[in-house]
Amino acid sequence: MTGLINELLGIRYPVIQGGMAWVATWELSSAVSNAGGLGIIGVGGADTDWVAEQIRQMKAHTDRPFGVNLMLMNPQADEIAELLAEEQIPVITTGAGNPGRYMARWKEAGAKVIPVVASVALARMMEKAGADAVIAEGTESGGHIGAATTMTLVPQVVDMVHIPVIAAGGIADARGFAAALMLGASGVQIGTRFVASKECIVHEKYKEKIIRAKDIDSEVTGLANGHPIRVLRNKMTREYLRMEKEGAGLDELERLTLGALRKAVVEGDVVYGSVMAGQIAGLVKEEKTCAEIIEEIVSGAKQLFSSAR
Ligand code: TUI
Repeated sequence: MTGLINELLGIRYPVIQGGMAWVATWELSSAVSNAGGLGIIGVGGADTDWVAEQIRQMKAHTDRPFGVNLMLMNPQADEIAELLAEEQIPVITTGAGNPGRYMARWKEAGAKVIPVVASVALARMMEKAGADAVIAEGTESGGHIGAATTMTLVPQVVDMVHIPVIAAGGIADARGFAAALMLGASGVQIGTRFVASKECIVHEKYKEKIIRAKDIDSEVTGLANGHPIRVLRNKMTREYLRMEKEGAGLDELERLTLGALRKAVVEGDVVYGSVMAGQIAGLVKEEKTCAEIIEEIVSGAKQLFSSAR
C-alpha cells in the first residue's frame, strides 16, 4: 500500500509534512525532503514574492521532490497558482477550499495534485477533477479544520475513491502511522510533530508550548463564523470564546485573530497569538531532527507490524 505513494511522488517514505502557514518554510521542508519524506512549503496568507523566494531556496537546498501547499483563501491565490505551474512544482497540495479551477493548469505543468479534503463529497469531486491522491484530514488537526475525525473520515474516503488516500490529523508517532495504514491510507501527513523539530524556524516559545501541551489543551475558535481553527488554549482563546458566546460580531472577533498566527510563530507571543497545533500536541515531548522523527515513525511501524504477525 505505502509503495503507491512513494512511487507516485518519488519519495522514500510515505510521510508528508503538512503545509503549515508561516511554519512550513524552506528550512523545515527541505529537511523533511532530504530525510526521505515529502517537505511542503506552506503558502498560508503570504504574497507571491514570498512564495517565489521560498521556492528558490527550496530548489537550492534539496534535489529531492517537494511540494507547495496553496491555502485557497489567500487573496493572491490565482497569481500564486500560476507561479506554481511556471516553477514546475512537483507536488501541489491545497487547503481550505476547492482547487478545481486550477487543476487543468497544474496537471498540464506536470504537477501531482493532492487536495486536502475534510469530507467524502469533496474527495469524490477531486478525484473526478483529476486529483492524483487526496489527503483526508480529520478534525484532530491544527489550524483550519472540518468536522469528521481521522478515524471515521479516512476509511470512508478510502471506500469511496480509487486514488490513494493520505491520512492526516492526530498522527505523530509510529502507532499513529501504523493505525492510518490499517484504516486503508497509503501514507500520512504530519504537522504538529514537525513544528517541534530542530529545523523548524518557529519561535522557541511556540515549540515549548507544544512540548508542554497536555491531551486536552486545544480549543476551536471560529465555530460560530464558519471558519473553525484549532489552536492551543491561551489568553487569546479564552477571550475569543467568551466573546463568541456573548454573540460578538465577526469584525470584533476577527480583530482578535488577525495576524495572530504570525504573532505566535515569528514574535513568540504564545499568550495573545494563535498557536495552531493538533490534538496530538500532548504526545510531543521533545524537539528532534526531521530525520530522527521520520526514522522513528517508519522503523517503529515496521516493528509494530512484525510483532502483530
Ligand atoms: O487548510 C487547512 N488548514 C489550515 S489553513 C490555515 S491558514 C488560515 N489562517 C487563518 C484563517 C484561515 C486559514 C491554517 N490551517 N487544512 C486543510 C483543510 N481543508 N481542512 C479543512 C479543509 C476544507 C474545508 C472545507 C477543505 C474544503 C472545504 O470546502 C470545500 C468547498 O466546497 O469549498
